[in-house]
Amino acid sequence: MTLKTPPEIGGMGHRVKRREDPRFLRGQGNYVDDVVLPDMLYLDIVRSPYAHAKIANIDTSKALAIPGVLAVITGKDLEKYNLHWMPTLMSDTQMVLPVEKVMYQAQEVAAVLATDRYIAADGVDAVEIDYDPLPVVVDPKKALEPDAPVLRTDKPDKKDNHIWHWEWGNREETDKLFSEAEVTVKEDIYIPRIHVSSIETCGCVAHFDKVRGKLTVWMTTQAPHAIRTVFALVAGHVGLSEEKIQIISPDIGGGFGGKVPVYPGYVIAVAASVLTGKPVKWIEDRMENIQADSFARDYHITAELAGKKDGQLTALRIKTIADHGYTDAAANPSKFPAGLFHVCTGSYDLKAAHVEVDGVYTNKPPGGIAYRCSFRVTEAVHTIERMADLMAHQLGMDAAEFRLKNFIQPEQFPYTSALGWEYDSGNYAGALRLAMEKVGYADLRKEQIEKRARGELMGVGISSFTEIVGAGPSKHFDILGLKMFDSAEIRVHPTGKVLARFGTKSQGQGHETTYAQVVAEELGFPVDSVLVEEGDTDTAPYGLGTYASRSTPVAAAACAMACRKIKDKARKIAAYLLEAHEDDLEWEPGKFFVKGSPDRAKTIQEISLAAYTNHPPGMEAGLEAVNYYDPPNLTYPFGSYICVVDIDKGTGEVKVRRFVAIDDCGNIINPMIVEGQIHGGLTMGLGPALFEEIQYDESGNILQGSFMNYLLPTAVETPNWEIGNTVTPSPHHPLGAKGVGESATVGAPAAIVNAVVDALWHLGVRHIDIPITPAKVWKLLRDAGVRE
Ligand code: MCN
Ligand code: CUM
Repeated sequence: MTLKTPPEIGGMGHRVKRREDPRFLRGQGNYVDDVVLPDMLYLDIVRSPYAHAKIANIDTSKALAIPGVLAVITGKDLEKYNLHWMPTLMSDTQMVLPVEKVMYQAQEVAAVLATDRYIAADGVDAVEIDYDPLPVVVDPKKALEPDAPVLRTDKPDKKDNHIWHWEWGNREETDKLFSEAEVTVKEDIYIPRIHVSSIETCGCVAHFDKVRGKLTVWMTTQAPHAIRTVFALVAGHVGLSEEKIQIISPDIGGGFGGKVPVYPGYVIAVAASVLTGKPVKWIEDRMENIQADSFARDYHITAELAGKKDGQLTALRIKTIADHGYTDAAANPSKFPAGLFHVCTGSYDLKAAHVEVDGVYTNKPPGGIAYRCSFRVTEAVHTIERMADLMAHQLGMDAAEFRLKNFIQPEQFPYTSALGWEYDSGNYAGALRLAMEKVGYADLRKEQIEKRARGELMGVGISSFTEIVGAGPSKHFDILGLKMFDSAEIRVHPTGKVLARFGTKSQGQGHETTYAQVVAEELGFPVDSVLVEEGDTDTAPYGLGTYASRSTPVAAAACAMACRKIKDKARKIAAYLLEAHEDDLEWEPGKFFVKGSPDRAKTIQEISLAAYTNHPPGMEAGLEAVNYYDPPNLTYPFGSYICVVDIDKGTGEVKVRRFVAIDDCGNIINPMIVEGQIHGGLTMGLGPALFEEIQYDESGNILQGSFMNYLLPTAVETPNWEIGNTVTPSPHHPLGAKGVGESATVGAPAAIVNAVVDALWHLGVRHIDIPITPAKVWKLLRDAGVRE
């Protein structure tokens, strides 16, 4: 991309250092737990040891006897205000605190309010609860059997554990193509339950000011405005009205989707503050975070791919059972119960496809999206990239050659996929060819043949993914009815400095830098003179928040559009000041000048001052603009990743020797930030591929409830990421940019699995579910008769 602005201005394409980092690096960030208010009380939560049990009795007397414990709040207390249940983002219902029974291990059962955090914790230990255990359902397939205990007994009409059935695509045409197919492959793929592990856990400080009737909540949320509206809708009947609710999302220590849902702790803290009139702080500890907060994935997929002997793909058919835990609390757009799973035809030009998903209740924590993936796209990408590889291997074709044969071609864009998405732009072969060149693909294949002859295990795996981000166009995308636009409000001060506010909320993505770069690009103000603010609902314009890599596709677009309104007005002011006709003015970053006489110019700073001191008669004073941007389409970033693995025959350990990642997110605002996003994203793809999984035993006990056994990749396990990019601008985005925040996490796991299966294919291995642990590989090797 050619740069339009000089480094002193620092518009798009400049590697501007992150302006937020000095405060983070010096420990001067302002996170929720840094908020300390006078007379603040602390809340801690009593959690269930059982996965399914009736609550026979709650004895709070010993807890209340502890000096400093002020109250123990139970479901019965909330029931009086009809606040014991709340709606989920998918219009299901979720307990705030249970009245009758608990539905998963670590569920909130009661809350202790105390003068000190440690006293609150002592109070938690002293609450005595009698439970009558009930039969537990952990396996979603068993949950669907006719004799399975019905879990949601709170729903009088519910006679089973089936939540919804959703299907998409052309079933008849797909079945027909399958019956005519020369080759088909079929595989069961389980994508296990995993959990985001942001450095900061969830929490809030709720402060209800009884005199002003105003509720202020500092909260770890990715979507402050939506939360404000939800609070007003849920608690309007107890007097919380939206203009008197202020949600402040201060610095956030990582979101990754886990800070989209409303957790009971927030609601209980708010209730406790409303009842006492004092500020109440609730901060989860690490184990509560991993055991009770929203999970990701947990998709049991059966996929089939059909094609011809020459390798031409024709159709895809998928059936999935989605384990949602005890309530469907996924944060999907309302119309899409399985998120954007139907982007599962990926980068390939298929004739038809059909996908079915059934949502199921089990005795596990609720959720259904969080972990750096816009609404089930990781599941979709993993499935199609595994299946494509399977088909290539089955046909004895090279996996790269096979992909190149089936890719949607550049001239086919805008391309309508077999499942109805309109891909905006792409050059899939370009990205794959670059990755192949960078990794030295042909040489690796030769090396593999030699090594195999010597009995060594080496594999090369490709993932050529298509992402779908930037929800979304209002005709299809809403959350609880709220259309998924986003916003920018830009004010230029008389001295030529800028305040820019957004409806999104950075959790580490660097918005304070990149949005300022967009303003610099559009208006020529130096990045340093632009202050970016987000996250305070009293000041920021209404927006749907940051997740699904939507900030660049939606809010950065809003920023550009608002800047263009300002520029139109600035041009009029400049024409007035220069006594020239508007049409005779030309723009170069930072100033308007009269065509042909470059020294007759007015800088954007001079124009800013004039907007308040010497503006044209009849024109409104001031220089500001707001834009609510409804994107015409989503953006479809893509990439090709190639992973090289070596497998230790003795231990079954998989070593990622090389990992080349070529990404394309259209025009780039800040290459350094994008590289950081990809490095982090790749590491969050490596984790689920090799280490991370949350499992439950038959009684519903969580088996990976702490970092002792939930493995995260550290620097030791993380390979050197070799990254690069191509640029295929989005034709509909005002800056030509696409989102990038999740691409690497979405695309990486399939490349790793494909590499491992490639290394073991000659031993009869066809598929391995993630995480690919040494134990799984060791067993496959021993079953295949491989000796150390
Ligand atoms: N960017 C850019 N040029 C582009 C695209 C993006 O310079 N063409 C920049 C953006 O301006 C922004 C960053 O890259 O500073 C990410 O932009 P985008 O892809 O629009 O994603 P969001 O800002 O909406 O961030 C959300 C995304 C998601 S959904 C998860 S999950 C995730 C991710 O970001 N969570 C993160 N990356 C994270 N990074 C950190 N540090 N912390 C998290 O919680
Ligand atoms: Cu679903 S992880 Mo991100 O969309 O916040």
